[in-house]
Amino acid sequence: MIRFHYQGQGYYNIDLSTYEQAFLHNLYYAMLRIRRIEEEIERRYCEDEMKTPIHLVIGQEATSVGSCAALKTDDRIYATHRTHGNYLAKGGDLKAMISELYCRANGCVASRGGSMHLLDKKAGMDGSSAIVGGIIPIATGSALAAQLQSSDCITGVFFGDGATEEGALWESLNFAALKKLPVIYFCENNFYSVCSPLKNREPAGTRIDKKADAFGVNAEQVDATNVIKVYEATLRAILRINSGAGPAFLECIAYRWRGHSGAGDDSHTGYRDPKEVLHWETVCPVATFYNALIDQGLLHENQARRMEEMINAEIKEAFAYAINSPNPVYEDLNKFAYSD
Ligand SMILES: Cc1ncc(C[n+]2csc(CCOP(=O)(O)OP(=O)(O)O)c2C)c(N)n1
Repeated sequence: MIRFHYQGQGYYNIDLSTYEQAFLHNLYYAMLRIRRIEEEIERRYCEDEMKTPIHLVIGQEATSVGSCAALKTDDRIYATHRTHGNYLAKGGDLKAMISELYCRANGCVASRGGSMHLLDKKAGMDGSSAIVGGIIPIATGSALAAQLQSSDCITGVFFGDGATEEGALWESLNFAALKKLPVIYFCENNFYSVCSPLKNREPAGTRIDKKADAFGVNAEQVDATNVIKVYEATLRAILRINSGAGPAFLECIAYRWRGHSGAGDDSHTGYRDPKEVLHWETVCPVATFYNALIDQGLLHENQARRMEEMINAEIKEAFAYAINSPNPVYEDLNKFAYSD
């Protein structure tokens, strides 16, 4: 039997057979796909042909996949600099994303944004911003628009724990709670803002979810190494919104395995203990789910192998497409630039 090297305990008290097998396979496929895409981006980044900063999401895949599995295509999401997982889980086009990383003219934002500003309107991936906390009021405005238009669209916004130190978040929560806006705030707490640990930034015992709760937003903490827990928490949030009870805040806890930006781990710089990284690798969101599916007889290793093959083929094709795509031309330099 193929086993991932790492095993977690996370699923052993969840009976996965209550879910449709195809749904479980889709969750596994989506997480594995993000993992393999990230690994390939990382490998190729070292060739120095991708002229964009990158922020890999390896270790945090379950947040994107579990949440987006509960959202509709018409629902909108917004994200930050660490946006690859959110974009892919919402259905963002892979070729357009890889082209964007190579700054090609057919990139998803026509080479103007790079990795930190991915967008795919057709998939409901409405934008991302590298300004920490900056996307949160924009997403809150999107939820206000949906409410004013009497649309059933829900907005999800993803941001890191670093954004909880920006006033923009708390102003947005206050407004969203006041207006009972259809918005879910997904705080991806990975314990670090670049190389500053939460324990150096917040008083001991601070709970991010409790702070959000104090603003009148229904908040909960979620084990975001577990895709089912993220999915179920998102469903609860959606039910709450649909009942008219207003916004929700999910503090999704998972760990960033790679460095803050670029390729590889950066633990050697001393801001985190390499043993901490090893610990979190034992609760790998992809591997623990795989092992649980195999153990509960809900996935066969041949099916898993087939998924790997399909993903590898798609990745190969997307990179070839991007690398062979045209660069932007000088004449288009001012395209998309506006001034009064
Ligand atoms: C307003 C603002 N301040 C500082 C920065 C520099 N910066 C870029 S990413 C980052 C860390 C963000 O940490 P977090 O929000 O926890 O997200 P993570 O990188 O952990 O996913 C900082 C401080 C920025 N981009 N914007």
